[in-house]
Amino acid sequence: MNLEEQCREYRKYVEDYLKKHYEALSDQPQKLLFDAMQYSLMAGGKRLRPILAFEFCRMCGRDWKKAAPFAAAIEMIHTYSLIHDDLPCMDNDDYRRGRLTNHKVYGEGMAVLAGDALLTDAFGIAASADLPKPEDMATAIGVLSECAGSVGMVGGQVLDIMSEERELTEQEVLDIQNRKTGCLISAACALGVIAGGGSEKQYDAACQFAAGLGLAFQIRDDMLDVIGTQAELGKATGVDTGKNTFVKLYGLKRCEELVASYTNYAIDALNIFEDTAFLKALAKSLTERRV
Ligand code: GRG
Repeated sequence: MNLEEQCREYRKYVEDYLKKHYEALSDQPQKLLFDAMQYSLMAGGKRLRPILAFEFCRMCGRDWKKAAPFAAAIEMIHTYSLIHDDLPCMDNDDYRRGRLTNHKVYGEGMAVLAGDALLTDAFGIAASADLPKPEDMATAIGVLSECAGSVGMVGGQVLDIMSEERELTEQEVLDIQNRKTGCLISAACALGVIAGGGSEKQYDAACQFAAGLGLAFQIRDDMLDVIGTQAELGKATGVDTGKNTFVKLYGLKRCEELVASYTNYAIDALNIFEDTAFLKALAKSLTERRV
C-alpha cells in the first residue's frame, strides 16, 4: 500500500465523477451557475471526505467505486460550506484553495446560488447510489441530511456565530467543532460503511474513528492558522486570532499533544477491521499536514 498513490487514485475518481456529472449538463442555459459551481468544486482540495468514504466501503468488502455517489455528494456539500463560509456576511475571505474566493469572481449573489445548488444537487447524486437494499439508501440520505443540516454542520456554524462575543468553555468549543467539522467527516465514514454493506459493529467503529479524526483534524486546522503560511494553505492565515479556537483554549504545544491523542483514539477504533494500513497511515499523515 502506497499512501500517496492510493489517495491520488481516490481523488482522481471522485474528480472525474463530478466532472462527468456536470459535463452532461453543459447545454443548459444557466451556464454561469455551472461555471461558478465548478470553479470551487474543481479547485483542488485534499478530497479527504471522499477518500474516507471510498476506504470504508472497501474495508467493508465491496468495490470502493460503489461509494462514488456518496463521496461526490459529501465533497459537494463540503464545497458549498466553504463558498458560504467565505462570503462577506460570514468570514469575508478573499482566497480559498489557492485562488480567489467564489464571490470575488462571480459576485455574492451567484456565490450564494452556487452553494445552494451544490447542496441541493448533492442529495440528487447521493440518491443515485446503487445499493442492494432500499432501506440502506434511506438511512444514508437521513445521515447526510442530519450531518449537514441544522443539528450538524450548519448548527455548528450558528453556535459559532452566536458565541463570537464571549469566551467559551472547553465543552462548548468541542461541541461547536464537532458539529462544524466533525459531522461531515462522520457522514463520509458512515456512508462509506453503508455503501460497503458493513455491519452495525463496523458502522459504530467508523463513527468512533470519525469522532477522533474530526477533532484531530480541526485542532490541526486551528494550529495551521497560526503556524502555516498563505502559500502553503492557499488562504489567508492569522484570521482566527481572538476567536474561540483550540489554540486559544490550549496553546500550540498542548494542541500538538491533543492531535496525537485524538488520532490514536481514531486508529484504535479500526481494530475490528482487516487491512487498515492505508487508513492508519492517512490518519497519522494528517497530524503533520501543512495544507
Ligand atoms: C449557510 C450562509 C451559510 C453558511 C454556512 C455551513 C457553513 C457556512 C460553514 C461550515 C463550517 C466550515 C466551513 C467549517 C470548516 C471546516 C474545515 C476544517 C474546512 C477545511 O477543510 P479541508 O482542509 O479543505 O478538508 P479542502 O480545501 O482541503 O477540501
